[in-house]
Amino acid sequence: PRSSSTFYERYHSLEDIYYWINRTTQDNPGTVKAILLGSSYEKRPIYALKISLNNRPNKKAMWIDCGIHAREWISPAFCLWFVQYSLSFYRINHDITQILDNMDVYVLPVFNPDGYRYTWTNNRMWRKNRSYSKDSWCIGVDLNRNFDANWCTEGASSDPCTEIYCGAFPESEPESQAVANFLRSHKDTIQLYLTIHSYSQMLLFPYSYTYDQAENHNDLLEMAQEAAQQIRRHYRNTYKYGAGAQTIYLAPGGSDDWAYNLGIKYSFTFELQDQGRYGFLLPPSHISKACNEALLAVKIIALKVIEK
Ligand code: ING
Ligand code: ZN
Repeated sequence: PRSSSTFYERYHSLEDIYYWINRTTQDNPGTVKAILLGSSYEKRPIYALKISLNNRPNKKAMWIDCGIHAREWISPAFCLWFVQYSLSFYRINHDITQILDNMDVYVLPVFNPDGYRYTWTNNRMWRKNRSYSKDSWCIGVDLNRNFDANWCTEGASSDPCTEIYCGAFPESEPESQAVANFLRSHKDTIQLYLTIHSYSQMLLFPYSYTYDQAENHNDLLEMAQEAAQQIRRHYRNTYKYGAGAQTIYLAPGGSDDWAYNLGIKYSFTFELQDQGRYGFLLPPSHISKACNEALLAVKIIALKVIEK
C-alpha cells in the first residue's frame, strides 16, 4: 500500500500505522528514529518519531502529537502527512528546510492507540482511552483532561461515564504519563508544543483552564493570527484563534496548558477540519486540503519560534 501515491490521502488502521512507523525508520536511517515512550492501558506500544536532519548538539526541538482523542481520525492522518512532507521536501521547500535545520521534530502519531483501534473495530465515535475504573462500569478517561493543569475543575468531570472524565488523579493514565514523562525530560530542548485535534477549525493556545491570560498572550495571539490569515489567503478557509477558554470553553487538565506551565512557552492546540458538516467523519477526499492548511500553520508558527 505504501507505494501508492495516495497512502497519505487515506485513513489507516492502528496496525497499518505501526507498520508505517517501522518502514519510515528503516527507510530513513540516521534521520528518523522511533522512540518508545511507554505503553497504553491495553499494553500497546506508544512510539514517537524523532526527525533529526543533522547532528548539532543541543539542538532545539518541537513536538507534535496526534490522536489523543480516538475518533478524530484526521489528526493521526496529519502526523503521517507531516512526517512524509518533512522527509520529501527537505532541501526543496524553503520553510521546512529552515525548520529542520534549526530543530529536531518529535512526532507522536497515535497518542491513544487503544481508543483509536476501538474506533476501527467497535465504535467510530469513541473519544477516550480504554481504561477500567474501579468504581464504575464505564470505560475510558479523557486524556485531554488528565494532565496536571487545574485538574478536574470546571470543564471536566469526575464521573467515569462522561466523555470528559478526568481520571482518578492527574496522569493516572499510562498514555498521559508516558507523554508527560518524555516532555519533562526534554523540556530544556523543546520550545514548541503542538497537539492536533478535530474538528472546528481553530488555533488555540493557553489557557483553557482559566480565563486568565498567559504571560506571552500577545505573542501567541500574533502567531495564531498570522497562521489563520495565511490559511485564509492560500486555502480560502476560516480558522478561529485565541486562548482556549475564551475561544471555546473552559477545559482543565489539557496537555497544552500543562506543557505551557512546564515551561514550553509556545504551546498550541489545533482543531483541524471541518466546521461540522462531516465533523469527525471527514471524508478521505478532504485529507489533503485539511493537512496542507494545517501544515502551513505549523510552518508559520515554527518559523516564528525559530526567530525568537
Ligand atoms: N477539543 C479540545 C477538548 O479536549 C481543548 C479542546 C483544547 C481542551 C485545549 C483543552 C485544551 O475538548 C476537542 N475537539 O477535543
Ligand atoms: Zn480532541
